Parts: sequence; C-alpha cells; structure tokens
Amino acid sequence: MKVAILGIDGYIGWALAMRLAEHGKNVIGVDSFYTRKRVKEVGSDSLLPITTLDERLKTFEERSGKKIEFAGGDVNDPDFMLEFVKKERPDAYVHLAEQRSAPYSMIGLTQARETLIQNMGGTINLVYAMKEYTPDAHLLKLGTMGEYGTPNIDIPEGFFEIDYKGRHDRLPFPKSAGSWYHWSKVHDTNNLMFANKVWGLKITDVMQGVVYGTRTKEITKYGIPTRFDFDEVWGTALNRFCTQASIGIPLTAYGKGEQRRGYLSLEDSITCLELGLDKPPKTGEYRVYNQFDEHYSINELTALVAERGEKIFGRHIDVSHIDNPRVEQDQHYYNPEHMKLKELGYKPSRNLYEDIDEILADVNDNRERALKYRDCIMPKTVWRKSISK
Ligand code: USQ
Repeated sequence: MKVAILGIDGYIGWALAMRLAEHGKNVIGVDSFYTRKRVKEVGSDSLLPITTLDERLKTFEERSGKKIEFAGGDVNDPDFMLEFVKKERPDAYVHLAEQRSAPYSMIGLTQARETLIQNMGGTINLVYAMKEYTPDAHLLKLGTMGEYGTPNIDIPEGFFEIDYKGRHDRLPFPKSAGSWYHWSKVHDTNNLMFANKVWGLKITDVMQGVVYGTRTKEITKYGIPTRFDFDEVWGTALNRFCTQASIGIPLTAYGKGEQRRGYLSLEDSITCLELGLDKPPKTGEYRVYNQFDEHYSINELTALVAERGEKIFGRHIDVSHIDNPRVEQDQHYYNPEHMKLKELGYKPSRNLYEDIDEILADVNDNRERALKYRDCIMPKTVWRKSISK
C-alpha cells in the first residue's frame, strides 16, 4: 500500500511514518516545515532535539534498511497538491498537515485567518486532487474531539439519531468548538462530508483527543525522536505538565482545573491511524470515529504528574491554578462514545503511569533546553481580547 503522510515532519507524522515503513508500507511524506518555523517565532523549540527531516530520513534508512520518500511543498498550494497527487497516485492519504494549535489561532486576526485559510485550503486542495486522479483512494483526515465541545449530553461518533416534531433522521452531531483552530476542523468536516456526497470519496474523519508522550516502538528501536513542544502556544496539557515538573515550576492548571478531555498516547495514536488504513471504509463511505483512550480532568492529570514527579525527582511539585486564558466550561458533563476503533480491533496498549514516567525521564534528560526556553511556558495568549493584527 502506498501511503502519503501530509505533515510528515510533525509530532504524529514522523512517528507514524516510521511505523508504517517498519510494517512494509510504501511511505511518501509531504511537509512545508510550517510548524518548525512557527514554533521558533514564539521563541521556543522542540524540547527533544530533532535534526532536519533529510537527516532523520537518512538515519532511519541506515538503521532500518527502509526508505521513506519525501516531497517538499505546501498542501495549501493547489498546483503543488495537484502535481503531487497526479505524479504519486497514493492508495491512501493521512492528512496531518494543518495548523494544529488552538492558542496560535487565538493570538489575533492574522493568526485566525491563517489557521482558517491554511487548514480549509489544504483539505479542499486534497479532495479536488483526489477526485481528479485517485478517486478510489482512502483519505484518513485528522479532526479533533474539540469539534464537539462539551455538550450536556453524550457525544456520539459523528452522527446521531434524532426525533423532532414527529419525524426521525440520522444527522451530523451539532458542533460547538472552542477556538478558531477547532472551528477550522469543523469546517473541514463539513467540506469532507460534501466531497463524499458529491464524488463518493472514501473518507475517515478521525476525532482525536489530546496526544501525549515521547516514545513509540520505532522511536525507541531506532533512537530517532519526534518533536515535543511544551511552550504555551504549541505545547499540550500533559506534555507541558511533565516539562514543568522537570524544571521545578508549578504545574499550570487553567482555572478550576475541572475541564475534562479525552487523551491518548502517541504510541496508541499511531496504532489507531494504522488500523484505520488497514481497515478502510467501504467504497463511497464517510465514517467518523472518536479516537481517545480515557478522559481525565486537568486536576487528575496534574495530581498524577506531581505524584510521579515527586517520586522520581525526590522533591515537592506544586500545582498552580492560574486564571484560565481560554473561554471554556470548567465544570461540565463529558461522555463521548469511543467504540468504533475497538470494534475494528484496537486494544489500548499503554498505562498512563508508565507513560508519565517515560515522559518525565526523557524531558529531564533535556532539562537544560527546557530552562533555555522557560520564558515561553506561562500563558500569554488570551481568548478574550480586543482586535489585534
Ligand atoms: N490546559 C491547562 N494547562 C495548560 C495547558 C492546557 O489547564 O498548561 C487545559 C486547557 O485549558 C484545555 C485542556 O488543557 O482545557 C487541553 O488543552 P491543550 O492545550 O492540551 O489541547 P487543545 O488546545 O485542546 O489542543 C490539542 C492539540 C490539537 C488537538 C486537540 C485535541 O493542540 O491539535 O486537536 O488537543 S482536543 O483537545 O480533544 O480537541
């Protein structure tokens, strides 16, 4: 199977590329190095040092004997996408090449526009190119659990059955995202449903929770890390807390810390993505699955990181409840369904305690780098703000 990974240089992209190549898939990656550039702009860097993509590809080939191909370009450039698809004709696409930070999208008008245009532009370019040259290929597109928001009812996997004024239908579940970034994913979802409806494209829309971790089987086996962000714009909850524990600053629980999200390890995330490729939807099907393992509140996560950190580092770790820079409910019902991946055969392989210990160890090996960029840790990006450019 020839698989195009759009966004191969990213946190999930690099880990997934090694996994698929290891399992004998023919992988070709695409990237414009957008994330590297934007992370540097906020004065930060990947905590785990990563070399250039060319060097990583070369090292992977030397150590594994397997070659991953690469095509440099921007998915938001329609000519590039059309040429790439026409030339390579992949059997499947994993589309990870989007602006992935909620805080980045909330900095100001420039970043909001960039997020909406970049993300929707890349996806519409891809589906048009697919329709033209690979109409039978499978698109596995990364959406987010944040598309649903936190409604006061159970969250289904994409669609729900509804009775209204005596009539019945199966409809897309209403979306209520919490940032321009999360809304960009909702808009993508709408566009994908339409591409499926008019052209019959085979699509899996993956509603993924927050991913954490530093290791996968291949990262450990070949010793080639994936990027790991911890700053206020590009870092995500658990990875940030482990970094904060390592350098001795209080863990940043936003608001009351009762907000609850679905979480998934990097290892299980790429396992699920591979499963989605190996068990594609039927011809003409658009399917949605919710991809996360367990849900936790921020207070549960910070308590666990503090407990493990105190044990490993032998010193007290504080949790600090700071004013929530975001506009989000911090006390809410949360019960999303997540059965479809299990029905496809997914079995969670990780244990959160072990994962936290591994992240703490890897982060602590690089604590000098974390200290170098420590000014980027406290939140400065605030959701409620007047117009800025
Ligand atoms: N949070 C804290 N303290 C921090 C950082 C975050 O309390 O230092 C809280 C936030 O208020 C939020 C929760 O943790 O309630 C999650 O925030 P996050 O920054 O870990 O994740 P989020 O902004 O939601 O976005 C991340 C990825 C995004 C992905 C999404 C999945 O950046 O690409 O789509 O997780 S989900 O959250 O399920 O929508």
